[in-house]
Amino acid sequence: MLRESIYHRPKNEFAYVYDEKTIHIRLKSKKGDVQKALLIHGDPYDWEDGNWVSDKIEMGITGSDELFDYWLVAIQPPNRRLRYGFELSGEEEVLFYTEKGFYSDMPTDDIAHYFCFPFLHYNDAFRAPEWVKNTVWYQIFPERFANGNPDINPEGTLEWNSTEPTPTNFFGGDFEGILQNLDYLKELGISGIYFTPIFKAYSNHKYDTIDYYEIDPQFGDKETFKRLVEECHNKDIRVMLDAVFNHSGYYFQPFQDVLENGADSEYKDWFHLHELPVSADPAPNYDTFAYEASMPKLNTQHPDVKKYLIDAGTYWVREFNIDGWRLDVANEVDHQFWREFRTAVKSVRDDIYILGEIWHDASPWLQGDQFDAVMNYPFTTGAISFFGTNSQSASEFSNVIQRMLHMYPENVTEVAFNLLGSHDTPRILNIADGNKERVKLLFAFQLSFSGSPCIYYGDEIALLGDTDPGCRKCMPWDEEEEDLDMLEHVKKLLSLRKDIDVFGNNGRYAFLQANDENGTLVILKEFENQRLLALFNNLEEETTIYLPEDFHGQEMTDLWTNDVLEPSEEGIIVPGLNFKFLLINDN
Ligand code: ARE
Repeated sequence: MLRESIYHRPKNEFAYVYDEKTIHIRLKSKKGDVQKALLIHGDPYDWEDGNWVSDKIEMGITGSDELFDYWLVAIQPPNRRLRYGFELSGEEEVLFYTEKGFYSDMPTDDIAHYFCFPFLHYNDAFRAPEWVKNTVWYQIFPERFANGNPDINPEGTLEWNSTEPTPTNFFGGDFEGILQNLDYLKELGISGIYFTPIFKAYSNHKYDTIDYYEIDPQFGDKETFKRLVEECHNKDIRVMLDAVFNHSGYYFQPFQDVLENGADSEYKDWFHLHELPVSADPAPNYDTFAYEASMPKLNTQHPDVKKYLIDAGTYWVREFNIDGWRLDVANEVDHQFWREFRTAVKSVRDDIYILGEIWHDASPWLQGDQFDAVMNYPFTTGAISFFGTNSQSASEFSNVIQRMLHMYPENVTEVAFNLLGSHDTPRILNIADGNKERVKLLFAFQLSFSGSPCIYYGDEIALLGDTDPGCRKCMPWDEEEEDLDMLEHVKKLLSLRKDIDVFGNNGRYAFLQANDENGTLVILKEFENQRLLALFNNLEEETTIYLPEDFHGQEMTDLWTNDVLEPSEEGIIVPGLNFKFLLINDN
């Protein structure tokens, strides 16, 4: 066995509290190297005649990528105390792997050898709000969804959808427009809306906040927003707002005060100033988001800044009963701020959802003390590079997804915010070079995957749009510009996700086949007494997928056509760029 590839270390994605009684223990080893893995486990205080009393339980493989097999066992220690090690069987040898290294015989005299999970406190568990597991999100860029009240149009508002979006033009999207189209969203089948910023700001995107306590007048007023939240809740649609705490806007009053009063300003420590007087020309002499002079970075370590922002965070929860916060540029704000933010908003409502915008591995923010999830862009790029652009082979895609599924504890993965695109990325139809069959495959994969999927407004009707600002076109609202076939496709997937437990965010997800020759995948989903086979053909040509023998003769229902079939060694024909969801009729 390749000892160098065998790895375990407690209290992260390799050992964590899963629920009130359960600890998950994971191990990774070189793919195909370990034939059998046993967890040696026991209570650290159980000894007999000088020997530690332990037992063994077999681990299972929950996935593999190109390098590793990932092993898991769920264990419920009766006294919630746990010491443990591993017995690993390879082709030629059996090894005992403990905190002190590898042994050919299991050491029983000294507990110090063994890994330690001292005590199972549910308080230590990563816990996201239960409701998020069954939420399907829909992202709205308020300026571009619908103009319901032209009386509050900002100066220079253009006729709706009359031209391409630019970084500075306005089309008058507002809350009334959203209210008028809530039934459309309800019929689509979504159950949560993520709004990009709605607070008073200068730009059309509102990420340059002027006032964290005021609604931007182009969207409406607090009364209208309160009505919007109530109407959403009446339709069982959750509401998540966008908190821009990494930076403010240039016209944020404290920053204006610093510009005016310099060293005498009471707010001069609210920002990261390099020198005084503060100036944006020729380049900002203060920290900003990226190199944006219009976005001075806030000093979130300063107690007054913390209080101001955290009070804003609790205000919109307490006064408007919003359900979640999406945190802008979350990775550039200090961890301590987020810990205090979480404590404060969860004290107002303990089931508030906290979603960080982090595009990379976000483990440090997903320990249970800061975020409930992050925008899972590794999912985005993985799905798009296979189904969207066919720039990865089936096996490479399988490896990417399985590695991603083992990046975090399972209770983190269960609430991952799985998006195909956003207001920061080109639209999926653009990425797929106009190929709508590829977009349908993307939706089929996303909406039958674990986590909480998010649909970016307009993707469900096959809107085109290049990267920012192109991806922020007005929602067309006239059927000539909407692809109603795509809309029905998404609706059907969402109804399958809602009606069939194993189709949605439940149970285990295993890649049975990833065939590079014909670009096909066979995925098995299992949940309680349900089993579902998802077959994907990622190439243009029709192909035959041959199921593993133990599925031959099993009666299945094709969830798309409702046909009943019994696959045999003849295989199953899957048209080009298409899929099949086969629910196995086990009972
Ligand atoms: C404007 C222009 C853009 C230009 C940008 C450069 O419109 O064309 O690229 O300036 O700074 C908001 C507006 C944008 C505006 C921006 C600055 O929505 O239209 O862009 O303000 O004025 C990184 C950050 C991530 C950030 C993106 C944009 O990590 O947090 O960059 N996303 C949030 C919001 C944005 C918002 C801001 C931040 C600022 O979602 O909408 O922009 O509040 C890789 C990296 C990521 C990187 C990503 C995108 O994947 O891993 O870290 O995200 O590319 O660049």
